[in-house]
Amino acid sequence: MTPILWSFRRCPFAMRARLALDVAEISVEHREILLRDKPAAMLAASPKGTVPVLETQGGVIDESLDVMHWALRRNDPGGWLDHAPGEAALIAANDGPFKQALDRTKYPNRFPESDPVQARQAAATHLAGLNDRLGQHASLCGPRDTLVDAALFPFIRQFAMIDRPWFDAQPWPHLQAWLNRHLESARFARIMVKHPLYEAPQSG
Ligand SMILES: N[C@@H](CCC(=O)N[C@@H](CS)C(=O)NCC(=O)O)C(=O)O
Repeated sequence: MTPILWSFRRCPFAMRARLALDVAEISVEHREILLRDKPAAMLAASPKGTVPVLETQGGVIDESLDVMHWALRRNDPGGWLDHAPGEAALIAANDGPFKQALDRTKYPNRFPESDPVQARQAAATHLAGLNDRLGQHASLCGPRDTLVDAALFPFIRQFAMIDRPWFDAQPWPHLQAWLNRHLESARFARIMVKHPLYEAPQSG
């Protein structure tokens, strides 16, 4: 069975899953959705209703990091699963406090109780730390990319896009170069190809 990937193009969690599926050279049946109109078949596979969702012969995987691990365990030509010191802490900081600060900077109307300037400052402190790491080596945990680079890149991209001139004006040359390298990669272009919206087969 060709695995089925339920995805939303601009979702950073779905992007990281697509990056790992791409490096692992695993073909999927891509099913593009709208978050405001989730297909019943996707919710039947994963009632929690988040993307990405990967339906495989062995079962449903509905956490982005699990999709990455599943793909890379099957084929890891770039050594993305190699030991990457500090990886777990970086992913936890990204998916927790940084993601929170990102949402509070990007969508101030959704978080009226939160101060967007403070949120941006919290995000900036995290990003300055990433810039320092990237001053030591080309990738986040060493000289070449591993899972952590792909796992974080879509979120750094999303944050940068909130106000690109502001982001580019920050004293983060290593982070800016790392982001640009990922943005300009052929892999990123491949995973951002537009797919038509999934349409459920007509019954009757
Ligand atoms: N922990 C999940 C989070 C996935 C997630 O939150 N995805 C967002 C889109 S970026 C989503 O599907 N949200 C549901 C919605 O907006 O209805 C994962 O890592 O896969």
